[in-house]
Amino acid sequence: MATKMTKASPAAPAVEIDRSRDITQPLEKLAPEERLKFHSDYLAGTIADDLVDEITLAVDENNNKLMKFHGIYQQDDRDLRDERRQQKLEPLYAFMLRGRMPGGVCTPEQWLKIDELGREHGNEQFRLTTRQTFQFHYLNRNALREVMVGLRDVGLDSKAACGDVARTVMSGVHPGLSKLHKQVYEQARIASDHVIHRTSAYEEIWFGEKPAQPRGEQEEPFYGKQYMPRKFKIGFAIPPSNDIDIYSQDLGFVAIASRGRLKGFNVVIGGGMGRTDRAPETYPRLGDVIGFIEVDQLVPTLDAVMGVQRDYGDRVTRSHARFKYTIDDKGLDFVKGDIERRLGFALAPAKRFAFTSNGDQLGWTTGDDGLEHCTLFVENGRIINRGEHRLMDGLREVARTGTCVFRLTPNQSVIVSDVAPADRPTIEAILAEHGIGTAPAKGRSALRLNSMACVAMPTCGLAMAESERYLPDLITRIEALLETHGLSEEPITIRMTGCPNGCARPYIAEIALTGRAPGKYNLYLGGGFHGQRLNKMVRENVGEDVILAVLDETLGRYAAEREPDERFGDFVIRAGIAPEVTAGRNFND
Ligand code: SRM
Ligand code: SF4
Repeated sequence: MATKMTKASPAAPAVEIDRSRDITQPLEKLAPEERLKFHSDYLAGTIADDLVDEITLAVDENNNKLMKFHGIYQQDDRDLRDERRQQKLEPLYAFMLRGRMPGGVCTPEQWLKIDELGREHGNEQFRLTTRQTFQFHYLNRNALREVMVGLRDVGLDSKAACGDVARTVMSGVHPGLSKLHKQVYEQARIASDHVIHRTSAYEEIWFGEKPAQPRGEQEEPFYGKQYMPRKFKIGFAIPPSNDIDIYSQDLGFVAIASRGRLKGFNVVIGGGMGRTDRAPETYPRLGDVIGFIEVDQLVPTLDAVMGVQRDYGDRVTRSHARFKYTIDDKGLDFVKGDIERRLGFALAPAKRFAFTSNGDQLGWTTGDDGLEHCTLFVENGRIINRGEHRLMDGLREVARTGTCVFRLTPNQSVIVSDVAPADRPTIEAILAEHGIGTAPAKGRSALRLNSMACVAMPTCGLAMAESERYLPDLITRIEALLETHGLSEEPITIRMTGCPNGCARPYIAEIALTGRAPGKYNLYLGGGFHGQRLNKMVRENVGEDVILAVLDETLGRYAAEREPDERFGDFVIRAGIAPEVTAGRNFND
C-alpha cells in the first residue's frame, strides 16, 4: 500500500504516515507473534521445509501461525482426538484453506475448480463462510500445493484470508437489489487489491517461484515486517441492505448515492464481535460512523485508517489488539483526528441512509437490466450432497452451463446470478432435478431462513460446543414453538457459535447462542433486525431445556403483546426482557 497521501486540503498539509511506532518498541517486550512476524522473512518462515517433512503430517507451531497469512490453518479432527490419544497416535491433522474472494463474486469456471478441489481433497464438500468466501476442510498437508496451484489457475488465491492483515473485503451482494451494486463492487475490488500483503513468500512457497530480489524493506511498503497488530476487516454496504453487517467491521463503507450514481461513502470504524467469557475487558463493539468521503478518497482513507491501527494498535496483548480497543483506549475523537491528520483533510459530515435488514433476499428476483438472480438458502454454508438434496452436484451442473455468476452472500448462502431470462428454465430444471428448492419458504420457517451457525466441531480448534451440526435441529424444536404462537412466517434472526469469538456475528442477532461447553450455551436476546444494536445475555451456560423454555415464554409474549410491525429484537428491549446495551445506530430516524 502507498504511504503517501494522494489528496490534501489546502488547510492541512499531508503528512507521511509515521511508521516508527511498531519498530521502536523493543521486540522482546511485544507479543511472541510480533517477534515471529519480524523474523519470518516476510512470512516465509520455514514453511517450505515443513511441507516435505516425512515424520509428521503436521507443521511446526511457528509455521502454523505464519501459514495463516497464506490462508491456511492446521486443525485436527476433534471427533477422533480422544480415541487417537488413547491409541497413542498423533492427532489426525488436516488443514483448512480459506480462499480470498472480494465481494463473494465467483465465475462458473472458478466454482468448478473449487468444486473439483473440494471433491478430490476436501472430503467431497466445501464451505461458504460468513465473509463471502469459501473454505476447504480436511486437506492433507501434502495436497496443499496442488490446491494452491488449482486456485491460481482460475485466478483465485488464499492470500491474507487469515492472519494479521486486512482480510477478504466484503461487499453488498445482490446485483438485483441496487443499481449501485456494480459501482460499489468495483470499489471493493480496488480496496481488496490495495490492502493485500505483497510478500513474494506466497509465490515462492506455493508455486516455487524464486523472488526477483531478496526480500527487504521494499517488500511491504505499508505493512512493514510486523504487519498489523491483529486481523483487520473491511466491508462495503449498500443501503437498504446491511447484509455485510457494517457495524461489525473494523472499517466499513456505506454507499451513498444520488440518482443511481455512487457519490461516496460514510465511513464506519471500530466494529468487532469477539469476546472471551469471564474477561470483561473483551467485548463486542458496534462501529461508529465518523464522516463521509468521496469515491476518489477511498484509497487514502484505507491507508489512513489502517495506518492508525497499525501504529497505535496493541502489540503486547493480542486479546486487546483489535481496532475497537485502540479506539476505546485512545478515544474516538483522537482516532478520527489522527485519521484526518494522515489524510490531510477533514471528513465531511456523514450523510443520511437507512437499512432495513441484514438478511438475504431469497428466491428469484429480476434486476433493472432484465437479468435474473436466484438466492439459494444454503443451511450454514455447507456445499455437500445429502440424500435427495444434491446441492454440490446441482451447483456443479449449473456452473457447467456457464450461463451465470455465483455470488456468495454474507449469510453463507449463494446467488446464482446474472442469468438471461432465456437460460432460467434450464437452471431451474437442473436445480429441481437435484432436489434444490428455489421457493425460499417451502417447508422452512422464516427463522431458519434467517439463521447462521459457525463451523465449530469437529474442525475448529477453538470450539467449546457444537454449532453448525446442532443449530438445524435446535431450530426444528424452536419451529414447533413458533407454530404454537403463530410466528412461523415472522422473520427473526438467530445465530449460533461454538465459542464466544463470534464468527457468525452472533452479538447483533435477535436471538443468539454462543457455546460454553458441550451442550451448554449463553443465550442472548434483543439484537437489531438490521444489525444496528447489540443483544444482551439473558441466560448463561444453559442447556437446551432452558433455552427452549425461555424462548417459549418470550415468543409467547411477543405474539400477544407486540405492536404492529414490531420486530422481535425491538420487542425484547421494549418489554424489558433484555435491557438495551447500546443506543441503536439506526439512521432511519
Ligand atoms: Fe472466525 C477464529 C471460522 C468469520 C471472529 N474463525 C476462527 C478460526 C480460524 C479458528 C481458529 O483460529 O483456529 C475458525 C475456523 C473454523 C473452521 O474449522 O473452519 C473461524 N470465522 C470462521 C468462519 C469460517 C465461520 C463460518 O462459519 O463462516 C468465518 C470465515 C470468514 C472469512 O471468510 O474470512 C469466520 N470470525 C468471523 C467473524 C465474522 C466476520 O468477520 O464478519 C468474526 C467476528 C468479527 C470480528 O472479527 O470481530 C470472527 N474468528 C473470530 C475470532 C475472534 C477475533 C477477535 O479478535 O475477537 C477468532 C479467534 C482469533 O482470531 O483469535 C476466529
Ligand atoms: Fe470456531 Fe468459535 Fe469461530 Fe465458531 S465462533 S468457528 S467455534 S472460533
